[in-house]
Amino acid sequence: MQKSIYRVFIICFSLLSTISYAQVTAIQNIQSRKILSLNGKWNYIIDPYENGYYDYRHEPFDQSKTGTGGFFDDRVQKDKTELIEYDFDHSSLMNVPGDWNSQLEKLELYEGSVWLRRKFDAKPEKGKKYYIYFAAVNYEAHVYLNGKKLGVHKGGFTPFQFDATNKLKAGENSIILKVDNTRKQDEIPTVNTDWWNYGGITRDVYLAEFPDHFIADYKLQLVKGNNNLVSFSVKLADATANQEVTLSIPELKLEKKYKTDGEGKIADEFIWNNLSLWSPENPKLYGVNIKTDKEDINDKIGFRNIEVRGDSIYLNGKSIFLRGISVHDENPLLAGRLRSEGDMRMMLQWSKDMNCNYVRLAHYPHNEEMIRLADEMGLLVWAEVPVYWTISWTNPATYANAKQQLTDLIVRDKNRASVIVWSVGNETPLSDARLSFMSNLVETARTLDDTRLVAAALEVHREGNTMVLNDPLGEKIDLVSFNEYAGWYWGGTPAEITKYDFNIKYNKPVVVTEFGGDALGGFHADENTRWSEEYQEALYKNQITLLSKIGALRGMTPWILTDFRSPRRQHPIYQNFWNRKGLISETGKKKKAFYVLKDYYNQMQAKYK
Ligand code: GCB
Repeated sequence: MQKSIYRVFIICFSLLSTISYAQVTAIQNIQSRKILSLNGKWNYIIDPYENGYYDYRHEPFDQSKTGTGGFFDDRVQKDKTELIEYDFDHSSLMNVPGDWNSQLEKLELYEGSVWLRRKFDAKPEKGKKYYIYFAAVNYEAHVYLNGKKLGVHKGGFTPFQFDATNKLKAGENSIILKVDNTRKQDEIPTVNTDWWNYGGITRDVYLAEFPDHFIADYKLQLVKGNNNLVSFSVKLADATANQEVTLSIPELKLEKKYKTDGEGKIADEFIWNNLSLWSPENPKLYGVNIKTDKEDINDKIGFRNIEVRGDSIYLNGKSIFLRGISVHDENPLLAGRLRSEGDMRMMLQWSKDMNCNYVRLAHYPHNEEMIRLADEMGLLVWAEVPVYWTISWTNPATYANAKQQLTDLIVRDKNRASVIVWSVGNETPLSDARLSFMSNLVETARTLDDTRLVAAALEVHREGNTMVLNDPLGEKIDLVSFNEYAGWYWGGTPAEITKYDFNIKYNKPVVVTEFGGDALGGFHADENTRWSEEYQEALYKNQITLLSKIGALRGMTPWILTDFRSPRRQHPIYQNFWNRKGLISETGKKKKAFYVLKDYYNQMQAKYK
C-alpha cells in the first residue's frame, strides 16, 4: 500500500519536474556571476545507518521541529547533562570538491550516506536573490541551510541550485548536506556499471548572488547548416518584459540591444559575415558579453557547424574523420574524480599527444570545466548521460530522471562549440520498452538543441563471422555507433579479429564508440598472452584493419585513454580493481598500443586534410 502511494507521489513529482524543468535547470555560466566559493574543508560524519535522518522507528526526523535528532539541526551541547550523539565541530574534515572514496581509506568502497557541513559568512543585501549552486553531487543530496531544508537532488553529474534567499542570514551561516551514493535499480545510472561509484560533493559549490529579473539562461550559436547565421536567445529567471539586454562581441565590433518580451525572453537570428569558425585546427573563441543594467556576464564562445550528409560528417562544410578516444572523469595517477583544471588538462593533452581531434566523455556528464578546456584546446566532444546497461525501462520516474539529466547536460553545455554529439546512452539491451525510452530521449535532445548530432553507443550481434547492426534505435539517431570487443570478450586471439565483416543496416556515418582489451602496463609477453602490452598492441592493429573494411567509417573512440578503477575488475595479478584497457597506465606510462593508434590517426589526418 505504502509502496503504491510512493509510486503515485513519484509519478506526480516526475510530471511536475517535467513541466517545470526550465525553472529547475541550473543557471547558465555560474563562473561569470557574483559568486562566493564554498569549496574547501568541510566537516563530515559517516552515517551508514542514516542515524541522522531517521529515528529508531525509521521515520524521518521532523523537519519542522528542532532538537528532534536530525543531524541537520547541527546541535551543540549546552550543558554537561545534555545528550547529543554527534558533533560536527569535532568531526574530521574532507576536501570539497572531492569524492570521499579517494580521501579516506575506510570510504574507498563505501556506498551510503555521509553528512557534510561548512560554515561561511554572508552579507545578504535586500532585493537580491541568493542561490546555493552545486556543480555535481553523487548521488542523492539533501541540502539544508541553517537547519532548514532547501531541497533534494538526484543525479551525480549535473549541476543544480536551490533558492536560499529567505534562509540566508547576515553573519555566520551553516550549510549541511546528506549525500547518499547508494546504487539503486531504478536510478540513472542503475546498480551495475563498470566504474567506481565515487560519492560526495565532487565538483564546485558556490553561493551566488543575483539581482531581480536576472538572466537564468542564454544561448549563442550558429543556426544549423549556415555559417553566417547566428542565433541568440535569453531567458530571464522570471517573466519580466522590457528588460534591456545588450549582446556584444568586442573583437567583431558587434553590439546589439534587445528588450525582453512578456515571458522575459529574447530570441533573434542575425547574419554575421567573416566569423572565424571554430575547429580543432582553429579553436577560435570570441569574448562575449551579455549585459543588463544590473548584470554583466562574460563568456568565450566558438561558432561552428556540424552536420551529417549521407555517410559523411561535415564540420563547417568540410568532411571530417573523428580521431577519438574514450575518457572517464577519473585521474589514474591519484585515483579519484578529476579534481582540478590541471588534472583535466592532463587528460586532454594526452589525447592530443595521440593526435586526437575528438574525445568521448563517457559515460556521464563530465565537469563543465572539461568542456570549456576542450573548446580552448580544440577537441570535439561526444557528451553522454549515464543511461547505461540495464535501466528500469518501464518506470516513469526513472525516465523522468534520465530526461532531467539529459536536459541539464544540454542546457549547461549548449554554448560550447566543442560539443558535437549528445549521446542518450550506452549498450542498452534491445526491447520495446527500451526503444520507446531511448527514442523519447532522442526527441528530448532534438527539441532542446537542433544544432548537434544525437547518438547512442549501440551493440552489434554476431551471425557467424558477421557483426550485424540492426538495432531499431539506429533509425532515429544520426550516427551508427557501436561497441564491439572482438579479440577480447569474444574469445580467440588478436589474429582472429580480422575474420569478421559487417552488416550494418543504416547508411549513416559509422563512428565506433568502443573496442579494446586489457594490458598491464610494463607486462611484456608474446601477442597471444592476455594482459600483455603486446596482446593489446596486436589487438589494436587488427581492429584497425577490421574497422577499415567499413566504407562509411568516419571515426572511433577506442576504450580507453587511461586505466581506470572499477570494482568489477578483480584479477589479483593483472587488475586489482583496475580496468586495464587504458592506452596509458595508472602510472602515466604510454603502452605500446598508444603508438598504434597514434600512427593510424596520423594517416587519417593526412587523408582528411
Ligand atoms: C563496455 C562498456 C564500458 C566498459 C568496457 C569494458 O562495453 O561500455 O563501460 O568499461 O566495455 O572494459 O568492458
